Amino acid sequence: MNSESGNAPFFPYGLPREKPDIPLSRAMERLYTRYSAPTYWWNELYSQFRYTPLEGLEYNDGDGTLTRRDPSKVVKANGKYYVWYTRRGTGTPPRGAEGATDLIPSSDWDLSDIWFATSEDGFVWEEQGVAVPRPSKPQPGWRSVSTPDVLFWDGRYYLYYQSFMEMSGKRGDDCPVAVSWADSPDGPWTPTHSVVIPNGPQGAWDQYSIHDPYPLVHKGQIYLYYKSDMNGRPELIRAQGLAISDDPLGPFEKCPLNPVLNSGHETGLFPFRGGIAALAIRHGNEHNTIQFAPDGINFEVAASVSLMPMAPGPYVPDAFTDTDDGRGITWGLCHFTGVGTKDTRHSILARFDCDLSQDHDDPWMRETEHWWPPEFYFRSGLGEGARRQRVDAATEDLAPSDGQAEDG
Ligand code: AAL
Repeated sequence: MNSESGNAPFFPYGLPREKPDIPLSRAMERLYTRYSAPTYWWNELYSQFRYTPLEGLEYNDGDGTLTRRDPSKVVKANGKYYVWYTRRGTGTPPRGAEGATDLIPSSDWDLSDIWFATSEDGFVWEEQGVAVPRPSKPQPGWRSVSTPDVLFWDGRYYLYYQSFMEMSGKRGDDCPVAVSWADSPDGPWTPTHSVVIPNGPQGAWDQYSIHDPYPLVHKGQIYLYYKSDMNGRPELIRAQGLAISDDPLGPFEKCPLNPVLNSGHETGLFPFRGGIAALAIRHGNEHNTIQFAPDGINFEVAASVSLMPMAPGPYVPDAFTDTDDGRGITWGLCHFTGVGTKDTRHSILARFDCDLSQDHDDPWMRETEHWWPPEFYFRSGLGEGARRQRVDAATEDLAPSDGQAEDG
């Protein structure tokens, strides 16, 4: 194909949908073998992310005493949207493990409870109150309950969440996962007061933390994904694992191939076609990618993306339908951390929109570029401190000596 008589074949000008039968470089070969389509214009797992502030949630004038973060996936019930999230309402902003007490939080998600909000349109949200408060000591979560996500299974709702029994930051960010259930998304929620996803055995990748529990229904079972912090500081590594059960209250069996995602921070997954797609954000060799696993276990990079939502809580209409043709996602909630100054630090919830859906095709969501003003890039600058001095010193080292200058 595509050869002028007597000449070597060339790659055609119009991008073929199928792999052309000509010698290909490694890069062009994988364009056809690794991705669902050879360009992001046709790749259903490529999207831009667009952001909108939420209306209806106030933050004590941003003084750092109120935070909302780590939203669950969004669920539709009773004709409205529901979201659950970490809410910290404390007398002061976080003061680190050294400055923390029974009343002063160490981190933004310390001394928190799980609250929920509802919305008619996904833009204006009304906070409804607490869903799962911190239980009393020594129940799992007595220090803080955070980072919830929701499951609907056999007519009941289940909230899974990080249950801290020591303050975050004391050693690392150590916790297992606990669960509460309810007959209605409005509650009341009944805690089981037991750990449902325990930490791994000593020496295992997930020995200290089980974060960001994220349940989906897949192949008739509960597939609960989670993140753990491995390798320790300073070179912390984040990876994601999977635990499977037929019973929302457990026991869950951890996948023997864990971790199943080598990158990412907060979990964000959804049924797609016959498998599961994942947003791999913030960390790892494959951060800023969307991945896909036909079996929910063996993920491959499906697309490289940018400006991904932090702590994504997508609206996943078929999260619990056990679909074998997942339709994808078009919006959800996420958070922005580090809002305010050092003394008023808190997090806010926001909305993201995207087109990771089989049912939409929005070319505006397919663009790859961001047209940001220079000030945006300069915010990622060297600053005036030690880093600038290091660069200045390196530049001086390169200054030609008299002799070298003569040599030209
Ligand atoms: C988040 C999540 C978990 C961590 C902390 C609060 O972004 O990964 O929830 O524990 O940070």
